[in-house]
Amino acid sequence: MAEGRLFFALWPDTEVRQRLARLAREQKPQGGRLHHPEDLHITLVFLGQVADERMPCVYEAAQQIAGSPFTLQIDTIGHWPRPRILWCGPSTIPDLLLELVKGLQLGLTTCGFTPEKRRYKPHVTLHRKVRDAQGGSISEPFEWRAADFVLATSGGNTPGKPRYHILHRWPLN
Ligand code: 2AM
Repeated sequence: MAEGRLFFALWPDTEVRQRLARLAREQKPQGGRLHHPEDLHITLVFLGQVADERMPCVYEAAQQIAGSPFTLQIDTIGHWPRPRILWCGPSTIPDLLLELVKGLQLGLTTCGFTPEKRRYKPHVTLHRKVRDAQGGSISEPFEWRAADFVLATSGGNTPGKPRYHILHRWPLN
């Protein structure tokens, strides 16, 4: 079994990470635990625990992606009561992002994974365990240029330390 729960994600560069971290700090939800800044990301596809023998197929699915870079406009804050998260994300989803997610899901189907049935909603989780919060537009929206994607794993559970780390990165070109 590969270590931790695996997921494909967009990982921000340093500048975008700083914007996201600042935005997270500015929010004052009821309850809520801030994510470590190094953990901020947008999940593309969640895999969960992956058996070792499936890993070559997972890498192959990523390798097969013939995507192109795209830009997200991070302009919205939202609160989902059921997972109890406060998130930020784009109000408009670029077609290239949807194609990337579909391409990964298709490749992963051949590895035996079941595609997610829910509509894909790109978001960055800023706070967890939120009791209540106000959503709305971000007063200073910013751009996130996505030129690659990663396979990441959620391994660590040490307070104050990043929880996720990157296993591999693929360029979008
Ligand atoms: P979240 O940020 O909305 O919590 C690693 O845990 C990443 O995978 C997180 O971005 C998390 O989304 C996402 N994730 C965790 N469990 C998931 C699930 N069962 N289905 C879809 N995404 C999941």
